[in-house]
Amino acid sequence: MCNRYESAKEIYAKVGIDTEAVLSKIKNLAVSLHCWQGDDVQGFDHDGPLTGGIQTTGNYPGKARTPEELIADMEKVMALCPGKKKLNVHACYAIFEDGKFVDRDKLEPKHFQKWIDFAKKYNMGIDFNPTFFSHPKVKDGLTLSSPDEATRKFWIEHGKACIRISEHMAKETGVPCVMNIWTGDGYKDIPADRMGPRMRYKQSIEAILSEPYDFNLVKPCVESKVFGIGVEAYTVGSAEFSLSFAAEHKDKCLPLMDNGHYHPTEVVSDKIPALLCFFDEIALHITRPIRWDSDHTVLFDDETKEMAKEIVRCDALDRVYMALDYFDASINRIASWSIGLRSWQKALLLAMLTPNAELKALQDNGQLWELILKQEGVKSLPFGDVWNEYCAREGVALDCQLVDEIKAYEKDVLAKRV
Ligand code: RNT
Ligand code: ZN
Repeated sequence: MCNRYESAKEIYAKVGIDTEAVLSKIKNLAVSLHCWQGDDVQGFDHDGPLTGGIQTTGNYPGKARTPEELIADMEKVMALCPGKKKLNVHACYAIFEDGKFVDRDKLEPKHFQKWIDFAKKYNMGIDFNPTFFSHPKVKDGLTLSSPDEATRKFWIEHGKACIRISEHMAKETGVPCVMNIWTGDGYKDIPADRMGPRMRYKQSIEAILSEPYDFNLVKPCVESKVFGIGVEAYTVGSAEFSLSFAAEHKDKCLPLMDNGHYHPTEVVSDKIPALLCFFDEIALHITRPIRWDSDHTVLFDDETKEMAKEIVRCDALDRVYMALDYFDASINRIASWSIGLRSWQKALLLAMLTPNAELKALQDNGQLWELILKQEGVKSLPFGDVWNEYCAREGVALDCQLVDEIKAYEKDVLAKRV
């Protein structure tokens, strides 16, 4: 193992890459781990089904049923993956002590105390999300854009409560809290009015952002989407809407791109540098869409690599908030979680092990066939040896050890959840 790394280190040194510098940097880049992969986006504040244009498919046994189980599963995933983690929690994961339920417009920091304790135990920051779905007050598929004032009011109050909770989380952890606003608001069939809902959505988000907060601590985001299940014809928070909103409120919020939320031939890797020309900071949801926003387990595939490459090439590791967002209920959920996080870590590592300055110079000098040749050459550098070294130094399983680790957890823990 050591020998292989030592030789990889020499090979990379020859192309101008200092693997030691890369390894000491990558382990401190926080990647936000979404709690909702562990229980199929169910949460703890309701019994009803998942609604709002998103869907999990599959019924693999062993899903987390309680906060304790979900946290234990996340701990396992964290122990299986290298790198710094941040927690990503949805408002529907509120934990009500002694059954003291409050509705989403009345949520307070104390309902997330267990999550804060969990984060502090591992020295992690927390990202937070208001939950505008899976709730009886989603009226005719609409929340913040509803024509019904009482409905809008309820959801605005929810958003404001979440800003207060986010600020509390940031203060408690000492790490800024990215608070993402996503709604599934839209219509299944052709609307007669496309602008009205958007004007109401705009005003509602502005009302949420009127809640006082320190923009250094709370980073509200607006996430766009192209369509959702049951809302195929029209989405209120479309790409143009969300990006324009973020641009107009640059001092108060950021745009968030989810790479499952665009037409299938569009790529978020190309959008990252475009947005970085205009925004100081942006946020990402990293997923894997297959034909639609299917939220498959993230892999070490071409577009995942390309997205990480863009962040690194743009020298924007401190300007991009990286969060995983997918949910696969058809396979062992710990495996799905760990494969996804490890894949993003691999993509980051690969991007950092690429001689980007040299490649850029070839482009600028018009040496284009040499650029192709060098880019192709990068593909066969001994990346795997550096990845193994990273895992070993972080004390986590190598790829080849992962199966046994996950099988053992399945046998000892998940299989007992019946
Ligand atoms: C849905 C959005 C959204 C959700 C989470 C649970 O299409 O991607 O980000 O996945 O908020
Ligand atoms: Zn998302």
